[in-house]
Amino acid sequence: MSLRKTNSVKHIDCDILIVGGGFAGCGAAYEAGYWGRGLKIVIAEKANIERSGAVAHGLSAINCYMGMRWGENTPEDFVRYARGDLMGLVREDLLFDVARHVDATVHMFEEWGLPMMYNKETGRYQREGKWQIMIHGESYKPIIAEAAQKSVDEVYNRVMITHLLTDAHNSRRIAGAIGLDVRDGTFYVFRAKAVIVGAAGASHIYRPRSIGEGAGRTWYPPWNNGSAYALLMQAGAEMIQMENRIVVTRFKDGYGPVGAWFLMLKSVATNAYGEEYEKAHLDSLRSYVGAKYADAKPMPTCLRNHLMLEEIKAGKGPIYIHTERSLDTREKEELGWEDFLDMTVGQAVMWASQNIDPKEDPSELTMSEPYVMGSHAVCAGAWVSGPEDFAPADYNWGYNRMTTVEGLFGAGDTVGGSAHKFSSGSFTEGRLAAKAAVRYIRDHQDYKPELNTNAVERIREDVYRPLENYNVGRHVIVKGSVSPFFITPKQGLQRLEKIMDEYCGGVSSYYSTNEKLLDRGLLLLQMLKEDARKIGAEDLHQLQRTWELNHRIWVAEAVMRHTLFRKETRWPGYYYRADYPHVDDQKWHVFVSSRYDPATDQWEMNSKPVHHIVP
Ligand code: SFD
Ligand code: AMP
Repeated sequence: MSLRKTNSVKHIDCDILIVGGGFAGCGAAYEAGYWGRGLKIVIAEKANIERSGAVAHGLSAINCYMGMRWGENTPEDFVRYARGDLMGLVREDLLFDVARHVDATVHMFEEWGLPMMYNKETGRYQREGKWQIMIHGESYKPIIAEAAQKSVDEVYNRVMITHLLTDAHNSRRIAGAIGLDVRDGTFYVFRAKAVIVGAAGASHIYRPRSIGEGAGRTWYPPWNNGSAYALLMQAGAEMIQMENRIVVTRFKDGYGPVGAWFLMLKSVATNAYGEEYEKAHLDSLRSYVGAKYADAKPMPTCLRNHLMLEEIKAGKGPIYIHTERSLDTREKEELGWEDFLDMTVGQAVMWASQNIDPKEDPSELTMSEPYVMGSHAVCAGAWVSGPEDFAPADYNWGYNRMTTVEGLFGAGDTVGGSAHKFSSGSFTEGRLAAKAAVRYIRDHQDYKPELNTNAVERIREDVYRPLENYNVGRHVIVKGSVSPFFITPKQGLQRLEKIMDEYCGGVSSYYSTNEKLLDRGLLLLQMLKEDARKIGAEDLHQLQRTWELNHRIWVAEAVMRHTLFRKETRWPGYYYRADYPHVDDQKWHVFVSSRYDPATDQWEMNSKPVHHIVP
């Protein structure tokens, strides 16, 4: 495909641009529509909003619900829970803010038609666990997307945002974004007074366990490529906790989630010899991380991983989850199947293909490759301003969820330090960001965003360069599809995954790394960055893959730099700094922060205080 065929340009002027129509984006759309009457609000979504993002295939639970109307939990309880799970390092102001609003969000979901599960005895939502409720959620995403679509002026489906644009006269203020229509190649130039990014965290930064015939199978979806972080970083936004990647315990090979099984169905996990290893290792865990963390209830997610890993390293695998001991009624059996059919159909297929009847046989558990995200039991992401009534002075600079770039807001995976939001909390955070963005626009009535036309032209050349690389290089194929002039996006991706896996604590090293490995990894990453300018894309699909890879490389670099900076092992079970194997609360009870400076092409690493607000 030649550049000539893809050079149609569309200019869109709006007040608020929402990047990504996932859970955070839909929440932002809904709330912006409510408060922003008279403002022009648009969404740019790289897939189709009806079935995009992490919830594309549906979910079987809403994992963040307080149940305040029934006196089940308070926002303060939630802060204590998430703080304990993240080994102390969270933004308590952001957590509290999500918690106090999230129930209202869930009630709206029910009004919009989401089928909830009710407990027949209590008349309340069916609890999966203390924070989680069960839903019949196969159509969760289309239901939420409908509300979002009705709230905004325009939705641009199949438009991937590749770059954010700052103002021509102020590089610290947002002014718009560049988008690529991945179906017809149109180049979009959005001009906006405020931008809200909800473009999700990332899988495929690390080499997945599923390679070869299972390539692409991951728990976090393969289409989530970390744009949430890459876009922000390139615009100069400050980030925190990028070293805080997550490893999830999952049903082996199908990546089926475990929450419903452990929490509601009360399944137990054992090693291959039938021993309940978690209990057996409590004493050694206490001496490793201290009683404060080892005895937290529930045990932090990373430490549960750690115990499983120890068992595997001791040669006592496979680890089994005993579904057969808990599916003792027809009702529970149905719940078990629905859990996967609503959320991870592949796991049900895996059972069928391996002749596993979950009411007769246990299933293997495994630990996934690491993912970079901000809404599960993990909180990588942007350093944002907190709610004005609750945030400490140094956590607040005017507008809730605004990043350190003026007018640029974030929600969901995008926001750092605010873990355990899941789907409902991400939507809620989108609402909070949008309300603040509307206020920001109203407070700055005179502002007219101005774009730097030279910069836009440079980006346009960059965006389509992979098509040109291919067009030139394809005439010099030396063998099969190998050209000395370009690499394919897939080759680039595999190289990135190998570097991260082997140098930055992936599965092949049991999640372990050290300073020497990280230094070497960063060097190899620089070489990959150079070669990434020579990627050849044979069509628009491969062009999209190229831009997804470019964003992934940015995320990987941030993860590496943060991992290098934090000289301790804060989250054993997520990753280990072998040269600093312990939690070090004296020196490292802080957030690691970074800022890439687009003007100098330099990274600045720093730390920020963690304030404990909730007793
Ligand atoms: O059990 C661009 N999640 C669960 N949440 C729950 O509440 N309950 C569960 O049961 C959950 N489980 C679960 C979950 C996820 C997955 C994959 C599985 C199981 C198998 C987590 C939530 O899904 C997650 O927390 C939220 O979805 C996060 O919201 P957000 O908005 O931060 O991300 P998104 O929904 O993926 O949306 C991102 C959107 O951006 C688009 N996009 N658009 C334009 N330009 C670009 N450059 C873009 N890059 C991305 C995407 O297409 C998408 O629409 S359980 O396992 O925990
Ligand atoms: P998962 O299915 O692993 O994504 O988890 C869904 C929810 O259940 C999340 O809120 C997890 O933190 C929680 N969870 C999963 N397993 C356990 C466990 N063994 N103990 C406590 N909470 C858990």
